[in-house]
This record gives sequence, structure tokens and C-alpha cells, in this order.
Amino acid sequence: MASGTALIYDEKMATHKLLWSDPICDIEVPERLSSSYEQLKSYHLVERCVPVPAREGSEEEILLVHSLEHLEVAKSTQTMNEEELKRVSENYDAFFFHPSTYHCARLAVGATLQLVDAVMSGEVRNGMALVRPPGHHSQRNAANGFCLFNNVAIAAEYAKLKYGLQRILIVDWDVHHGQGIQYIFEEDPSVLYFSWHRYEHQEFWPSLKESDYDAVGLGKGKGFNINLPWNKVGMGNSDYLAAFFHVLLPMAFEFDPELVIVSSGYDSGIGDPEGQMNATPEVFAHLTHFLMQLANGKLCVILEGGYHLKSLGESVCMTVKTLLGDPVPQITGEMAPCLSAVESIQNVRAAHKPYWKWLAYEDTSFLQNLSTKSHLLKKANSNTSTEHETKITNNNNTVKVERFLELHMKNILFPVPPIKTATIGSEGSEHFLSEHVQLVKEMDKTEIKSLVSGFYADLVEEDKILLSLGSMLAILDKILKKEVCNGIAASPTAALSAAVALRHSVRFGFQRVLCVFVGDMQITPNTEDGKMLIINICEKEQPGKTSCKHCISLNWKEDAEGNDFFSAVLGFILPVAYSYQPNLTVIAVGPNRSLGISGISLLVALLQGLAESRIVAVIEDTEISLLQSVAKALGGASTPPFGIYVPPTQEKVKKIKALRDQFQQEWKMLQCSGKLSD
Ligand code: X5A
Ligand code: ZN
Repeated sequence: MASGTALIYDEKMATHKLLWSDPICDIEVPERLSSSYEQLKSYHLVERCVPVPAREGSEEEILLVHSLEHLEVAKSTQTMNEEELKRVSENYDAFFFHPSTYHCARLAVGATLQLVDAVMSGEVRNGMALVRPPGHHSQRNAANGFCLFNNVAIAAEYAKLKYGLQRILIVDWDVHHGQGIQYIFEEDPSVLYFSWHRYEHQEFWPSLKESDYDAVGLGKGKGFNINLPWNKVGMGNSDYLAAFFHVLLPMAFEFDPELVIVSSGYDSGIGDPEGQMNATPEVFAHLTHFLMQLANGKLCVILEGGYHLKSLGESVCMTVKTLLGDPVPQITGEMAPCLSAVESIQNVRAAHKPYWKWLAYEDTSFLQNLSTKSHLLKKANSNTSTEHETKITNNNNTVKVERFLELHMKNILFPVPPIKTATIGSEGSEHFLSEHVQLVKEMDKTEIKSLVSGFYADLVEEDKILLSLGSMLAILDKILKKEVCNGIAASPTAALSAAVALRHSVRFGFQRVLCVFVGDMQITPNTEDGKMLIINICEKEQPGKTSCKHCISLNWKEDAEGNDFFSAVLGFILPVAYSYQPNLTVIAVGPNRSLGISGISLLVALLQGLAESRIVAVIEDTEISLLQSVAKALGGASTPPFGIYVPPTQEKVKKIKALRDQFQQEWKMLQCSGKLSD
């Protein structure tokens, strides 16, 4: 199994720079590259990565996407003087040539292809390439928007050709629309392109009609181009996560890519003068973590935009840290998407309904944006500020965001325990012991008794049960004390163990503990104080049990043919869990589980985005392969056995929709349509 994270960086790419004054292009500076690399060094991330050298992309490789004419024009700029360079540059929308530009752009292409090779050959699991100039705006015959050669598009064509790939996912989280990538793959069903972008009803650059949600692809490629336009600035963490839950990720799971490439612009992050968005660096850890669950972890992240140096650097670090397998920091801020974001999400879902099976039974309809009006209103009222004034405000804001990030990163970053998973050396555990797993000493009986007394003492008669509670508590203690990240315990009574775990962590001081219980739960703890949230996944409706805000029953039986559970995880469980923001997650598997190993592994993998990845898994099952799979998922294995993805049936889609309607006022990350039920 592939392990390790490649990092590609070559300081030569910092020689491409603007030689004359141009207020549009002056943000694309060499320091974007060098300061990001310095930031990586200061977090000691560079030394943890596998260094892979850049190389020049060949002419043949560039011609996979570009015209010979474009290549020749670019080549001819190497020997030009400043005046000539300026003249050629003026032929394009927002581009500048420097004598070193051609060489840098070839290095950017080659660096990207080196990363694809390192990942595809299994030399590493994933990686990031820091490149300049960026690529996603450049087109077959034109430079555009700071981009000369389309690094990511070339990489996708290269991977198709060299490795015979049939499904590649490109995720473009840059704040601009990568129209260059869209044009290149519009008719190609083997490349699924997703882009969100600042759009403001076509007012924001590049102001194209074809950046809207209704551009879904052409011919055979219909359904394989996904545009999510943001019609307002100020989009933040919850808007980005909602877009992943309700648009990108379900499509990505249904598509089941063999390789994921990210057009990784950080101008969608806070403080960026272009994007004007509010997403904080840790959101990129979450986005990265989600994408790591696809394509057996084969993930290539390629730098595109990002113009606030501090915000860019921190976001790059969060991305690389996550690629390396570090636990994901807790997301901050109010977890509710804004109305304008929800409208955009609803519209892109409606536009794609004909092409995706998981959407087929959703009753999506188009929404004429309410925000259109308020947008025009806002515009009409805004007093006209001069260019100069705008610059000053931006500079103030830049400094403000720098100070904010300084503090913010100190708050969200936490020391990573050297050992990831704790377990008890019980029967069977030898099957999943590895260097990342620590054996925990069992507690003695009196200690356990004193811990359990007060709540479930009467239930604990048998020694065997007492001992298993002791094991679980010993593991939980290590997690609570942050000596390990997560833990796994076998238990003859999962419901009792989970209940004790919940009570113990609340008593320890945790304010919100999430419990996802798979199977029949014989004991239901009292959740009235809101300090616990239980989601019970079971096959049949329990008579007499009604769901409430903190105790939700989800009746679901995994499809026998394949894994359809992803639709419930993305459409319900994760949105609820992210709305709740737990400090600890308990996953318990009890009797009569209605999920297979693949479903449970997926759950474990995705829930690691919450609670700083603190998870305790309690499993009442003698099946060694389940224990092994969960232990693997907890360790961040790159090949989780998720099985074959199949879309959910109409009945299941309705079930999720009913739950969403029931709970979306309380758990707002569930919202994905503008018209809320009452
Ligand atoms: C790669 C990238 C932005 C171009 C903006 C031109 N390009 N106004 O972020
Ligand atoms: Zn951009």
C-alpha cells in the first residue's frame, strides 16, 4: 500500500515576475511560492514529505492540451526585451511575460506531471506541487488570468494516456472559474470537473455566461462539468462544506474516480483581495480530508491562485498536514450556510438531476435567485469609491487578517500525539497491531467499579462486562488526555459501553459528544441536556421511539450489491455532525448491524473530520475483519475497503429527505434548498 506525501517545489519558478506596472497582475508575485515554502518549513512539514524534483514538461506534453501556435508564441518570448514582452502580454486578458516565463511554465507543467507519476506509480500516496505560473485559466490557444499552460488539464490528459485512466476527478477550489479546464474537457466524460467560483451573477471576472450552474458539459460530456457559482462575497467554512456534502462529494462517490487532481487556489480563503471570501485555513484540511477518501487516496494537489501571502501559506500548510495524515483541526464559526449559498447549491443540483443517479429521486427544482434583487439593491446604494480608497481599505484588511490568522492558528492547531490508535491487547487485537497502535494497560476492577458506579452500576454484574468497560475506559482516558488520537475496543455490550463512554466524557468536561450507533441499541442514554447527540442506524423502526434533536434514528439497511451508504453519510450524518461540532465521537457497533464492513469503514473515515479526529470505536462483534477494517480506517489507511458504490433507491432518498426536512432548522448544514419546509 502506498504511503508518504510528495512535495514538489523549485525556486526557479519564482523568477517569473511582472516587469512593468499593471494593477491587475501585480498580485501574482514570486513570494507566493517562496513564502508558502517557508511557512511549510516553519511547521516542520517539508522534512516530513518526500521531496520530488520538478522537471521541464516536454513540448509533446504541452501539446496534449495546447496548440502548436500557442507553444511557439510562448517559446518566442524567451529572448524578448521588456517592450516586446509587454506587447505580447497585451494580447491576453490578465497575463504578463518575463524572459523566464516560458521556462517557469514548463517547470510548472513538469512538476505537475512528476507528482502524477509519483502517485500513480505508488512511490507516494499523495502530494502537493507548488508551482508558478498557475494554469486553470489557460486555453488551447491563449494565456489568460496569470496562466500560460494548463498544468492540471495537461496532467489529466497525461494520466489518461500514460496510465490508461478512465475516470479522473478535477476539483477546482480556486475562487475563480477555471474556464480553461472547462473548455478542454467539456465533451469528455472521463474527466469530471468541479469548480466553485465567485460569480456575482456574471459580474465577477472572467464574467462568462458559461461559468453558471447550467453549463453541465456538452455531448458525451453532459453531466461531467459542475459549476457552483457564488453570487455573493463573504462565503465561509459552512458554505464550502455544504457544497461538498450536497454537491461535489455525492457526485464524486458515484463517479468513483481513479485519480483526483485539485486545482488548488487559495484565493477562496480569508483575506484574499480577489476572492473576498471568509473561509479560514482549516477548512482546506477538511476539504483535503474528504478528497483523500476517493480513488484509494490517490490525490494530487496543484497550486493555482492565492494572493494574501499569510492566508495562502497557512492554507497550504493545512493541506499538506492533512495529506500527511495528521488529525484535522476542528472547524470554526457558525455552522450554517448562507441563503445565497443554499440557492446556488439548489440550482446546481437541479441542473444535474438528469445526469446523476443519486439525484434522480431528489425533488430538486430551480430557484430564481432571491439574491439577484438584493444584489442589485446593494449595488445601487453603494457609494462610488475611487480606486485609491479601495486599495487603502484592502491594505487595512490585509493587515487585519494577518493579525487574525496569527492568533487563530495558535488556537486551532494542537499537538499531534505520536501514537494514533489505542487498544487493549485482547483476543484478536494482534490482527491490527502496527507501529501506530498502542496497547493500553487494563484498569483494575475497583477502579472500574468506582468509575461506573453512579450510573450504570446495576447493569454491570458480570465480570466479563466489567472488564470490557475497563478496557474501553482505559482507552477513552488516553484519548481524553490527548495521549492518542483514537482508540478501538471490543465489547460484549456495545450499547452499555457507549453509554458509559458518553457519560464518562461528559463528566470529564466535554460539552458535546457525538455517538453514532450501528445496530440495535438496547440502552438509550438521556440526551436532554444537549451534551450528547445520538444517531442510531438500525434496520427497522423501533416502536415507541421517536427521533428528537439529540437522539435521531436513521433506518437504513446497506444494499447487498454495493455501498449505497455514502448517500446517507453525506446527505444526513455528516451535515448533522458538522452542525453539532462535537468534541469527541463515539462509534459503536451493536447487534443486528444493518451496515456492512464497507459502510462502517466509510463512516469511521469520514467522521475523523470531526472533534480533532478524536474517535473511540466500540465493537460488539467477533468478526475479526470488521475490527481490522475499523482499525485501518482509524489509522488513516489509504485503501479503505469501501466496496462498490451504488446509488440509493427511491425509498432511501425519500427517507433522507424526510429526515432533512425534519431537522434542517436545528441542524443547519442539512440545508440544500432555498425553500425551507415551514
Ligand atoms: C490563477 C488565478 C486570477 C486572475 C484574475 C484576473 N488567476 N483578474 O487566480
Ligand atoms: Zn484564482
